[in-house]
Amino acid sequence: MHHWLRHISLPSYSPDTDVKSIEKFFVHHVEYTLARYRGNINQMGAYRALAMSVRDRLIERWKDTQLYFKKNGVKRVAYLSMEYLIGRSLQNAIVNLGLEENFSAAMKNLGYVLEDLYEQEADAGLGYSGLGRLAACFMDSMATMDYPAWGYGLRYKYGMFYQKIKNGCQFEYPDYWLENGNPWEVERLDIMYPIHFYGTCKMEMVDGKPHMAWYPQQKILAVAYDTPIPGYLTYNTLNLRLWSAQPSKEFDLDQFNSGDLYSSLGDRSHAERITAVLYPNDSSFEGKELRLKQQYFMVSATVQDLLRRFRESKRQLTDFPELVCVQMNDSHPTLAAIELLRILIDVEGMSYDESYKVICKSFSFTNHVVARSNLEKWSIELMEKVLPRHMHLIYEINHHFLQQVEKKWPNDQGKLTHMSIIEESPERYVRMANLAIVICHSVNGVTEIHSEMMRTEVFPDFFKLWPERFLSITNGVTPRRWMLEANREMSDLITKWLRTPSWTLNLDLLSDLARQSDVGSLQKQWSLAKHINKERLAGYIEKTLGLKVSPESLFDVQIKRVHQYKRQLLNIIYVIHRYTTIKSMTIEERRKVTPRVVIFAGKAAANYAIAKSIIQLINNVSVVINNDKNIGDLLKVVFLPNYCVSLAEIIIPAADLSQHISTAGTEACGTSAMKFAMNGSIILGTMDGSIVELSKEIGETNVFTFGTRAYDVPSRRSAVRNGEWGVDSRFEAVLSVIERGDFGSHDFAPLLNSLRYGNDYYLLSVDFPAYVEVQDNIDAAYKIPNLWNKKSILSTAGSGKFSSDRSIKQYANQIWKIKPARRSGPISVSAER
Ligand code: CR1
Repeated sequence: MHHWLRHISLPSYSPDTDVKSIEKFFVHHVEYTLARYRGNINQMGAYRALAMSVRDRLIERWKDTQLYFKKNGVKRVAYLSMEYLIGRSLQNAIVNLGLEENFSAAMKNLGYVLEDLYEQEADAGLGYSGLGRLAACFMDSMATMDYPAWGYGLRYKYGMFYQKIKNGCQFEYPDYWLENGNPWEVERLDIMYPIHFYGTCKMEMVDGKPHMAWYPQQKILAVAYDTPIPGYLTYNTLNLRLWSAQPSKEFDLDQFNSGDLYSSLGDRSHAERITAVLYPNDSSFEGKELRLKQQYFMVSATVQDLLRRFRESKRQLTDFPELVCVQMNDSHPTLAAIELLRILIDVEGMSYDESYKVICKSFSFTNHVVARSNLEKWSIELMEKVLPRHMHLIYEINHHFLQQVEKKWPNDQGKLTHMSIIEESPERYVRMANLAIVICHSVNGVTEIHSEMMRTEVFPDFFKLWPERFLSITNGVTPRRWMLEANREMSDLITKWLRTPSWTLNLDLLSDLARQSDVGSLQKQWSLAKHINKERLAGYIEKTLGLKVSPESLFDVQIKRVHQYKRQLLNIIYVIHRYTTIKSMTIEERRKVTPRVVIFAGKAAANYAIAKSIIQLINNVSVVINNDKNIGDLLKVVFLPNYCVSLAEIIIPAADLSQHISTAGTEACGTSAMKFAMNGSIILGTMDGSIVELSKEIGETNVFTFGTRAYDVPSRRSAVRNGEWGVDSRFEAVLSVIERGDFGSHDFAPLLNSLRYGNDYYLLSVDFPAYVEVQDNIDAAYKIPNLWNKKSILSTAGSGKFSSDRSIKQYANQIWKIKPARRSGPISVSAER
């Protein structure tokens, strides 16, 4: 059909990437895509025209890459995640294409500044947390290393909420990130799948055999929105497919039949709700149901898509694991395996045993949780209502699994109770992580310490049953976004001193900086680069908060979700202690104080009251300290609102010191520490998550660690609970000045109570003396520039292991068993690497 299409050439869309061609593409999009006049284009319009021009270059590569994978019949990985915290895409795309110089020149010729256009873009905040940003880094690495991969997720209309601070308090606003359109996505109305919910199941006889049939009651369509993910200096461009909900013509099967047109139309808008917002508030029952529907919506569309593509290979379904592997980012997508099982059995007529083998061989699971109480579980009542057939299959899986447990540990009721996929009493739940471990061939933790805790504390019985399933793959972050793009000053320096630009693709090369860390001229240039980044951040702080801070001060940063276990509260308590100490000093003593700017950013979950009052306290403290003329530049406290990827890109390169001070044994990884270390920020941390491995790589004497070790946490916790731990008087003094109202009249009683009367679960009072001591050491070290600069260079030099390229290589070799498949592009592209 339509063979003649092949002979049509596209004169205006040649793949040229020289400056003149870029100018032409840009003007073309101004006139034809935006339908505007050339003389009348504002910055937002220019951003959009530019983004469209870049997108055209990506689409060529992206289509060619998909075709190449298909023709070569390569095995592919599908990465399933409920979150992708992408941030902005324009600079990333231009840099990965290796075209920043040309685009910059073209924009200059047309009267624009490329960097200003970057700033026009809204962040794609389709994620809440660390695992969402991890998924985005992993996509970059999979594309860069030419792995045949697809990302799958949801296209939420509203991403992570927008945070505003008023009178010190957090307020949440909807983040309608699509307001100015999204030039990076392609709507695929040709790729659409029906997704069913609710209804009943009936046992029927088909060809003389019993067969479970599901009569669903609601049908919603999943439409694909594709986003090209360009690899760095490779022609390969991957696809991130995000599903969006759309009502089907026959939306609610019951109402449609009853002929009640208007109420059925009213309900149609409910269909779109499924992908309206990221993680609906899950404190009410309705919210929970929507979240479950989101998960199933995502995985059902994805599994149907994988099967459609697999069928093109004409191979038998039992060969599915030879062409497809599925990586689940946490337990949220676990229903994907159940959906595949259902289709193989109910639709394809395969036996349970055969189908079960297929899913076990294909699926693998990454766990990001440490505390057992945070493991995901769904009420059975809800599951039975929304997905009755899947619930049957889960019971069946559990039945077979418990037989295995019984065989290994006969008559051990305890084991059966702990390991069962179903949690009994009083309300019954499906334990999603247990289900995931049972049906996957591999389960991994995200750092060494976290994986060890999985084996010994979180899932010890599963580890005894299937030790070979348990792996550890330490997370990583992409050096393209977090160094090359965010920190051009330092990147140029590194290239100069390593005499090669290829560290961006082989981050282990950074270790060579260690050898040169004493060289005076490197140290000088290094601290100058840091200074430029600090000036940029100081400018941002002034613009946002109207507050002047001095780039000569030590920039001390803690940015992450606000959570009790991450202990921003410990940080602000120390700040108050520092403030009162400085205030009691003589002028002579004050001369010796290291001036600091303590910078916070982070969002608290909307219904997490204690976290919100931590934000309130930080802001109240900042008002008092920043307005205290007596203190001046010796201490400033900054809370930057609306923490997001693009804000992190400004803050991280400017940090002298960054804090990662979770109670040991509570943070699975913490990937921001890796970004800070890469950018020459010195680490202040507890021996938790990524800090354990970072301090090993950077050298224990070059990082500042303190506090209770994970193995001592249980005994100290019980000492605190029983009132046997003597509280430091300085700590208690800070609590009383807060109580006295020195930092505003807000009711901080619940916050203070969480630290007193044996309630100090996260051991702030226990770790406080060691924290004060390590802060003194930091002040002393900052006074000796050679020493400080050396530590800073060594932080970067020791961070090579933490590239997400290394993580992805481990996933590919140890779990997915896939190989790179590189589509060679035009000579110029391949030659650059
Ligand atoms: C963990 O809390 C880890 C990331 C990525 C987070 C954090 O320690 O760095 O995952 N978990 O592995 C998470 O986002 C929703 O759960």
